[in-house]
Amino acid sequence: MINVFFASTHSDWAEFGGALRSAFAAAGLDVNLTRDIDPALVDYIVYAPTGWLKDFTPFTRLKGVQSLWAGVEKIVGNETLQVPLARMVDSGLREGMVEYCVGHVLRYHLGMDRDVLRQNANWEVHVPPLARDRSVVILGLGALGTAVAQALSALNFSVTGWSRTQKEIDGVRCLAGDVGLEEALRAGEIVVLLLPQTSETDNVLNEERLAVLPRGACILNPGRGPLIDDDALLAALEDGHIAHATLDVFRVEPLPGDHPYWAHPHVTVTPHIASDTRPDSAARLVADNIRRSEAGKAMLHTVDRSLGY
Ligand code: NDP
Ligand code: OXD
Repeated sequence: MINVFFASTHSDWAEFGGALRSAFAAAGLDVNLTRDIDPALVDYIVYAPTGWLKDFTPFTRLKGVQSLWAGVEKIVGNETLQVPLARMVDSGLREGMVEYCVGHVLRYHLGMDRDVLRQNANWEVHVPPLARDRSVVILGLGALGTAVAQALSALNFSVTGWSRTQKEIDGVRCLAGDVGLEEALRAGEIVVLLLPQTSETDNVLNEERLAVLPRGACILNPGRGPLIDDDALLAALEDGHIAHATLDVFRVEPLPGDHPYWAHPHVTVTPHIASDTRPDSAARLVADNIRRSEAGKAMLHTVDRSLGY
């Protein structure tokens, strides 16, 4: 019997419990999935940062932790955790992120806000350029950024992607490193941030880098709040250098009611809903990772602690 401790919220338990049980059974695993157990008996933890677990020391026979979230910034530096940590790479999470990003990129590209808001009996004609003449930059070409880049490229957008290590993706101009970032930003009429939150990515869009973007650029951030210097973004919005920002993630969540982003005419706030882990597909990864670990294989999508993602 393998003891799996579910360390997340009540509502996650209601959402994921059944799917996990089915996936364990389908994988032929004899699992006791529980929220109530002596920590010393736990083999694996299914974890979400919204739960209460901070100290892993009592879990003395722990073999691995599976995050339900893709972003692991809240757990990756936890020194009480000494076993492999796998992050969530889920087809549902990926599809949701592609839909969110394609939707908002098309909104910017087609100037939908202008048309939606301008129902004033004025026959104003604005013909948008074709997607092939619109440059979109994706910062981060991992599980999510690559899928978004491919989806936008399939719609004919001129897509540039940037990552730490050099990539090759059909239909996407791939750049890497500091020089690559500047070159990518120079092309960024629409910029999508899909980087993890690490010490290296903190304020990646700062005052200097925002200034490199073409005047009138639009920003879409479903990555993490600290990727952007908020004061620098507000200043760039104020002087029109940045035309609009759609922000899904923030340094403090929920975003406080008095934050200037809420009332800003050129900011759209979405409440960290760009995409969500979907129970059925995610549960299959959890089961697969436990099966692999029990067979002496490495879990998939383990985090590199030294890189922080
Ligand atoms: P991955 O780990 O698969 O990809 C991360 C990408 O960022 C990689 O391409 C990586 O480069 C690149 N990167 C990391 N550090 C640097 C750096 N210093 N310089 C340049 N590139 C860097 O993550 P995912 O694609 O799965 O997820 C990305 C993020 O999206 C998550 O960390 C999370 O914060 C966010 N997210 C938000 C959600 C929402 O609802 N708002 C939902 C899910 C995720 P390389 O490939 O070279 O390693
Ligand atoms: C995630 C998220 O990281 O929902 O999975 O933000």
